[in-house]
Parts: sequence; C-alpha cells; structure tokens
Amino acid sequence: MQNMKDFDPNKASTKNSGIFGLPHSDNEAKLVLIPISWDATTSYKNGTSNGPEALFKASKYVELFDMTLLDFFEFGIALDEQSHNISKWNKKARKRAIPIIEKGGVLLSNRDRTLVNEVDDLCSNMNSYVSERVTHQLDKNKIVGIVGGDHSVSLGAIKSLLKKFPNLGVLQIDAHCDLREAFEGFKYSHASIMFNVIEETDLKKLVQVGIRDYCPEECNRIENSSERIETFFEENIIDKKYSGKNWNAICKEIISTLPDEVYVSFDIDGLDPSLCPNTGTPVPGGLLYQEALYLIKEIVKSGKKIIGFDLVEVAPGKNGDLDANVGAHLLYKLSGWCLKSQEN
Ligand SMILES: [Mn+2]
Repeated sequence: MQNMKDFDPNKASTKNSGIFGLPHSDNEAKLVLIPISWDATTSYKNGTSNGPEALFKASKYVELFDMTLLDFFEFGIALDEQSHNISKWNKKARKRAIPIIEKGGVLLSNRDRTLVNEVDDLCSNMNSYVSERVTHQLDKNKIVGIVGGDHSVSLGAIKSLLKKFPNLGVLQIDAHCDLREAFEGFKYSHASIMFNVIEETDLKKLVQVGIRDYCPEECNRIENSSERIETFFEENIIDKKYSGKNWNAICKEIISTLPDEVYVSFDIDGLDPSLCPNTGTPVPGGLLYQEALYLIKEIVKSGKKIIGFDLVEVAPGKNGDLDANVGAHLLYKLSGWCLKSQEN
C-alpha cells in the first residue's frame, strides 16, 4: 500500500482520512464498503438511511489494533462513493410509502395501488444499483461489504455474489425472519428480504440466528423449506444455554449447517436492543456483542470463508451515538474477519 508506510495506527485519525481513519482509496483497498442510504419501507421508526454517514463518523474512533486480527487493515478498507440516485429514489419512495404504512398496508383505492407500484419500482431501482455496484467491485477483484440502510439492501448484493459463488450460504443474524411475502403491501419490504432471496435466487442454504419475533406464515415457510432454511430461534438457544450448554457448543451446531463459503447478513436488531436502541424495529432479548463476534470468529476458525457481508438497520439516535458506535465497531470486526478468512 503506497501511502501505508506513512500511516501510524497509534495516532488519532486525520480530518481527510477515509473510513476508520484509514488512508486507502477504493483502488488501493482490498475491501470496499458500499453505502446504501435506504429506508423506504421501514415500518416502525425510520432513520436507518442516515446509517452510513453516522457509521463513517463513528468509525474514526474505532481502535485499529486487534490482538487476534493484528494489522489486517493493511489490506485496505475504503468506503465507496454515495450514490446521489439512491438518496433521490429513497426520498421519493418514502414519501409514497408513508400513507400506505399508516393504513397498515390495506389498499383501499386505485391511488393506493399506484403508490405501492411506484414504491416497488423505486425499490427495484435500488436493487439493481446494489447488484451493479457489487458486480463492478467483484470484477475489480475486490471483496464487498454493504452498509445499510434497511435490510432490503441485501438482495442485490446476494444476487450478484451468487453469480461468483454459486454455493454460498447466508448466515442471517436478526431478531426477525424477514420471510413474509410482501409486508404492508410492498414487495421489496425490509421485512421480506429473505423471502425475496429464497424466491428469486438459487441460494441453497439460509441459516438464521437470534430470531425472536415472527409470524405463523414464516414458521410454515421454514418448516416446508426442506432444510433450505435453518432457523436457530432465540427461545431454543436460551433453553440450551440455561440447561448448561455453552456458547461454543451452540456456535459449533450453527456452523455445522453452513457451507464453506458464507455471506453474513447482519441486522443490528439481532443484538440486544440496549446496543441499538434507535434501530427501526427493536425487540427485547438478542445476542450480546461478544457472542455475535465469537460466532463470526468461530466460523473463520472452522476454515470457512466469508465472501462478503452486510451490516443493516443501524440508525443513529438523537441522544448520543451509541448505535453508531456499536455499529462501527461491529463493521470493523466484520471487515477484519472477512479479510482474515481469505487465507482459508
Ligand atoms: Mn432484518
């Protein structure tokens, strides 16, 4: 890395530095993080479209050294450009989605149906942008991470990655299954992301962890998926934990269901909401920060490769910036384990 020799990880980050205070351009970086400021269909609280900017700011205060990962950041991490179109489409879609969400997705008039179609079209534009951007970076031999935005941003990324890695499996850390067929009327809702992945791709394995808020339709879908979807519900994890099974053994169980190439789709609401109080749809319970990281670390230690990832639903709050701080640390460690796993 040409400008790496002048870089000192012991010093505070400089004003014009990149994400995590690093000096890399996206040409120099091995890992490119693609920001998608999107919250068109968030149902409870919006604000996750401000995630990428808040994460970028908070990232400057993340300590670069890691006793296990060491100086992995020398591979280079850069944040891709923000797309002006994404913000424009998001504003348009959000404006049209709000009256529908307020009615609980019950479409009463032709006008309602027109609004829903317009939202779906704008979401399709976003999906295409993510797909194209990911393919563009993969063609340049980069590894990609998507920085959301709500969870719907993952679809385009998974589609493009499946072309390069047809046998990849998705590990989804989330409070929700996201397996509803459309939610509140919208085809590309954040709450339907994994339904769309299952329907629109040949993904062989989806492994869900942390799930604690779901509906009967989603349970049926999991049961009838012939193990294409494997769900580690929080209630079952807690039963095992409280009867003495340790987290290491539970992680091994989870990891045994994953193929060798793993895409991590990390919805911050999979964590305990005290770590992400401003996320769009917080649910009590959830993984601790260190449990989630331990799982990621064990995946890499087991010899599997993380071929890409996303971090979604991080929303900065008005009071303090805990959400962004937790998110930035998580993003850094995910980046690290992803880069480290390329040696596998
Ligand atoms: Mn989700």
